Amino acid sequence: MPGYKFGRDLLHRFEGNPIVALEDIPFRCNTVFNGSPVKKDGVYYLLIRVEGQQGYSVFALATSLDGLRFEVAAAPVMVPATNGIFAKYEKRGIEDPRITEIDGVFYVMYTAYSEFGARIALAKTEDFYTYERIGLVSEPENKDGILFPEKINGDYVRFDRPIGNNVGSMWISYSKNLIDWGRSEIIMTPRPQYWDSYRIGASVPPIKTEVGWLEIYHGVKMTSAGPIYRIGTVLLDLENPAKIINRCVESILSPREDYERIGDVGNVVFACGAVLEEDGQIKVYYGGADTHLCVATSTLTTLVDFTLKAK
Ligand code: BMA
Repeated sequence: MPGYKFGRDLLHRFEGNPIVALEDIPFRCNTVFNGSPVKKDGVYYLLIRVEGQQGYSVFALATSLDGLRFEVAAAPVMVPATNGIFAKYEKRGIEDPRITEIDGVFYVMYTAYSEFGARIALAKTEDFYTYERIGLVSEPENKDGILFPEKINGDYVRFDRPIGNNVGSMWISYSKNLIDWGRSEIIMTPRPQYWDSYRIGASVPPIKTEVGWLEIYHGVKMTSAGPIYRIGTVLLDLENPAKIINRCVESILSPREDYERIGDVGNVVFACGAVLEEDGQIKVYYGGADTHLCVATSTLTTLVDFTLKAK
């Protein structure tokens, strides 16, 4: 059984990466990437984005007993809607699911993509095989919608990433019913000169720790050869998550391996979820080069200390 490779980054790659590749998908498709995990009753459910050969994305389900070796269900579990209000806004596919459990319900925030642009949509599931759509919960251009796992001061809370003036920053919004969102506020912007200088967005559903909400986010640097997507961390106040406690300076994972460098979109590591194990280990699931599904690990304590000490 492969282990974890200790390299240059704070997150350690699983030596068996990619954990899900094209060959593992039982139906014809183009690529597999960007998956969101849940561990329930000892089973890992990983909702993954699969791009079909026609060019748009659907969601497939991979399951595992160790979080490392996955089997993919025979057919996609969620495809773009073909009727009702959702059909119009999912014509170009559904992308980048993020699963958050709130009071025993598994909510999936995802990107609904159409000729009108990207907007955030919400669905829920009990068994990970069937999904009920709840609402289209933003206007375009907005993506990277991620729910907090509990209400804060009586409100549901989410991160989102509207684009204004071509700037992609992390915002926070609040809701009483998960459908109507408001009081939106910018909380974190790209930083000139850094690895996250071009665009940023939330990546992993926030993890509650003793010192604050740990958010694993993605940052993009633009280069003459195109964008580089990396992963970083920030800690936010438990009572007021619009308030930043501290933000990492260095990224925690940067594309280095061939499966992160070579693919449909090279130089991309893009996380959509993580599993916190009982012993404090954290498994971060991420897409490599928009073509592979991978996992890397650390401990929650390591990530929190690293973020707190950054300056
Ligand atoms: C982002 C998202 C991700 C993708 C990444 C790199 O904007 O669309 O799905 O992995 O770009 O192409």
